[in-house]
Amino acid sequence: MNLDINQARLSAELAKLATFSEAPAPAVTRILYTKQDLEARAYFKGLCLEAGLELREDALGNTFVRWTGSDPDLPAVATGSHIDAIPHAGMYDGTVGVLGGLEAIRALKLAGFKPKRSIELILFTAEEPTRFGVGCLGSRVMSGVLDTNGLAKLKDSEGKTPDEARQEAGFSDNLADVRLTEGFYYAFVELHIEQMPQLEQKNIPIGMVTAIAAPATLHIALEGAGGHAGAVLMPERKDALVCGAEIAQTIESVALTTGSIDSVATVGIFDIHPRAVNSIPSKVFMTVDVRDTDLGRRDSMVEAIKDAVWTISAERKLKATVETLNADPPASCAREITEATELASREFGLRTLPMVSRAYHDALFMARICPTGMIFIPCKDGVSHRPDEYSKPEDIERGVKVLGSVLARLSQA
Ligand code: HGY
Ligand code: MN
Ligand code: MN
Repeated sequence: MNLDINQARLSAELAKLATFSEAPAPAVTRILYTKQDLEARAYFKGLCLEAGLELREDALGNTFVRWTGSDPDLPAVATGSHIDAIPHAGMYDGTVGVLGGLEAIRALKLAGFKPKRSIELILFTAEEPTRFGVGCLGSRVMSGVLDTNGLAKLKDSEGKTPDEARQEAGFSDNLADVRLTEGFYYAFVELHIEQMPQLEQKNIPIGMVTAIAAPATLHIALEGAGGHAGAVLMPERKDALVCGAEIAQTIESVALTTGSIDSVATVGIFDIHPRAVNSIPSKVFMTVDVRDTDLGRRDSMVEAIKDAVWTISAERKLKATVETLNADPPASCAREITEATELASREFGLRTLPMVSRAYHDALFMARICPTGMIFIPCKDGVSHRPDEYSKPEDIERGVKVLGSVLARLSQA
């Protein structure tokens, strides 16, 4: 089935969505439940209503856009991604899977396709960890990985819980209803930019994700003595910054010495207190993002990092705490979906490349409740989470075409 993707309209919609941002263009910052997030959601919902689709939102703001099939009682085929963006990010991470999913549905309708299984597009709430420290909040709760007690333990920088923040944003339904049972969906497929350079370097337009790497997040707090920068002699110091710096260096060497290129660890936040020119830093707060495609290696990195915190802080006589916010297993993608992607790509004469996703996505958690797959498209130099993130309209069009064909195939299964 040939699908006529309206590339110009999709590019314009992606550009419009990017204007709902706290940061000036070309950067995009769109944090959970902020004015910009809610405006972007309203814009997206307007497009879905224009396309004649049915909308529902759950208690966290996960938004479900359904094209009812001829057999509406069968578990639907789902697609979707996120529109929230970390500070000073780009305009394609997540949004290609949301607006591209809508365009795939519009193209299928235009082609006169009639789905047997309903097709449901999902805008997931809070894929990024910015506000509450843990990513994929919406899909974690949908898949049962995070329950309402776990949700209540999370706090943002103002001490608000997700429950308080979502009510302020106008989502007041019952949190217990967010959870979806296994089998609720027949399958889930997410279209996303690759966020690495392989597809572009190999000049292959479609990536078939076979597995999604295992992410973990640690919070480390260090407390020393602080004091006067001129008066405290070096041997007497308990300098939290220098202790944190030694730990950060050790974190880097832990990831460099596992023997695998698939091991990564990042200190993304490093706050010091009191931040005064002539005061010895007394406190440090740092976050560590640890990932690997292999769960065992990821877990040994986490253990090695914790050991380093205890050893280095003890040597320097500081107090240290380590909190593990999440330590998720990797996900394998379903053969049925990679095969459907291969067939669809061949139909359009497009080469494919099987690959692992080093970034996590809502697909990591949807894989807990249904057969799940991801379709990647190239992005310039593999850059992401930066304002210069870019994907060519023709690459986005090819990804949407393959997505549409995969959704059609699965909805007839
Ligand atoms: O961090 C990630 O992998 C995703 O972009 N949230
Ligand atoms: Mn991201
Ligand atoms: Mn993403």
